[in-house]
Amino acid sequence: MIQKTSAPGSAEPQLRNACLNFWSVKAELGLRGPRREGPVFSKIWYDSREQRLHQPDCESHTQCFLLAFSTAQHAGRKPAAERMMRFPHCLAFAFCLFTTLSSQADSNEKTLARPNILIAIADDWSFGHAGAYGCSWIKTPGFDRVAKEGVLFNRFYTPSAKCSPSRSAIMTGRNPWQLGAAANHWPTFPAEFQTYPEVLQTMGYWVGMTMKGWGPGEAKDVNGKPRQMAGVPFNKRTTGTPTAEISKNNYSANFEDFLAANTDSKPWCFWYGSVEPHRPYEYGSGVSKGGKQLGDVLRVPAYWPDNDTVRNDMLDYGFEVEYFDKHLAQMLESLEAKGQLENTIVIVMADNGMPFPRSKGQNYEIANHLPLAVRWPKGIPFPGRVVDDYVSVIDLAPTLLEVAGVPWATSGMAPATGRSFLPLLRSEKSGIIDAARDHVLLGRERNDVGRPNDVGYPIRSILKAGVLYSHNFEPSRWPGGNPEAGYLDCDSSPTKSALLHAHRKNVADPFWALSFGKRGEEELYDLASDPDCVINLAAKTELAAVKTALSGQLEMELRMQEDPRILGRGAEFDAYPFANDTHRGFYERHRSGNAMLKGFSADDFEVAPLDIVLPRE
Ligand SMILES: [Ca+2]
Repeated sequence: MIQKTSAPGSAEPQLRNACLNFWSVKAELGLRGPRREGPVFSKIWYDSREQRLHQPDCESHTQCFLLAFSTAQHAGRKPAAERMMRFPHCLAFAFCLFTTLSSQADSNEKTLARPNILIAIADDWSFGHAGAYGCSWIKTPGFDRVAKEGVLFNRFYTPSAKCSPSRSAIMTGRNPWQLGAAANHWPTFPAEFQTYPEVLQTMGYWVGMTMKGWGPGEAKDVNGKPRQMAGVPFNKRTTGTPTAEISKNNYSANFEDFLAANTDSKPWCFWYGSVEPHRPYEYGSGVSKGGKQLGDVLRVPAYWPDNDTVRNDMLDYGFEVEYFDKHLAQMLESLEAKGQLENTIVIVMADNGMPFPRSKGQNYEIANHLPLAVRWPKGIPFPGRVVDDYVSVIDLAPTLLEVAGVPWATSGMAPATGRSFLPLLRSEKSGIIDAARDHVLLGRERNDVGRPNDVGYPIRSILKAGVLYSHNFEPSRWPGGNPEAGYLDCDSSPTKSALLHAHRKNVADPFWALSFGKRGEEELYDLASDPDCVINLAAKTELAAVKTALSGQLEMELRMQEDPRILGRGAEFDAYPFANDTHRGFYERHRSGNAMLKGFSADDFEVAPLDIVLPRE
């Protein structure tokens, strides 16, 4: 399996880093290669004191990488007790036993200690785009304060980079492919799944939200009554905004109303659901109103052309991120003035990445990798840390129920796949804290409209040790939506228009292909050397073992999670109807008439199909 061959020169340092990451993990575990992994690892080890890798037998970093990868597979085998805890029914039993023994004794104390919860969730905000991450062209003092006085996360991911499926995962602790119709965008949310805000409400919390909670889609209970998935809405207060495209919702004032309405002084949970930086933007507002310059963007990602249009678009996005952050900062100041900031857990994050081509809705770094900072003085004894563990949005609901003292097993929530990251908050360590948090799973089903028969573009991915492996289940379909239907799986934007115009002038334009062209069945990216995910290594024979290891782990975990797509029932996802009449059957209606959706540009539509689309299987 392991070949003594060299990797391409450019990837060598990055592969070595990936290798070191693995061995750092092993050092944390106390698992040294020589003892645990057999002869093949007998002369390679990571010395944690010297902080260097001893690899006398490695002729190249590629080989070292393969060794480490294989080792990580072995290291992934947990002791029996820990394996058992991965199964929800065992977890449920443990929780029941624990609560039976302890709930009577400390229920009053728990009630008094229960923290307030403020979740600030930006709409379409990518990792790295905050001052705390070193970004200079987007100013986020609110987020930076939360990070500085709390914990900053470097590897926080959503499984699905689209509003509805991501928010469904956030609120349930389950991956979208474990949520039936809620794997899709614009779904009818299954009544059988409770959300953590609903549960907290029944457990004595005062629960509210402003603007965008769960959605878009339809959510009703078993009696057909509309559900308040994120709590009681507070939206009355409005304000003037710097652009007409920014919501007039006065988020921070509505938060004040929510606090004022808590007349029983209950512990509270609030969802600040900004609709910034969701599109549309006022073009040029980043420069004209945000005081930015085109040169402020230090690097345009490799999948977009570096021109004024794209830079303006990025700055306009950044300007809306800053608007989201301003209201966050005001909320923090208000809580501080009220003396409530100390025992409030503040979580700042996004639902998915920035709304640009190859980003939102897709399965790449820019799409799924999100900002996350958590502040909670009473629950984070060692603030100012930066954590490198992989964390998924499905870990959020288990964390919040734990800090609220609500046992998952008795909460009414369906079994969680995510697990609480409270130990990461309580830890005194930075970097990698929990060696078992060494990967996340990603995946998508149907997002927006624009394919025949309302089918989606199914993908499943695993991201482990900085390597992203993706399986495209239907590579004959268009990942960005059919060209003749406006590539509507990608939001209309100046950047999208620029890519389409360039392609219409030159069919060989590489940027169009990266965002809208069809893909192979498999993709493999080394994020250390290729953070933009534009160099597909899936065909590299020297990385075949890596690919096999990743695809094997992906399949195994998806089977454990009973993902219909991996079990051969993927058509179920395509068969769930859009909840919205204007979306249902859009492709056919558009091709036979002039159906159009609000918010999309007519200029996005090609006049005819660009090639023959294979029929649905
Ligand atoms: Ca979103």
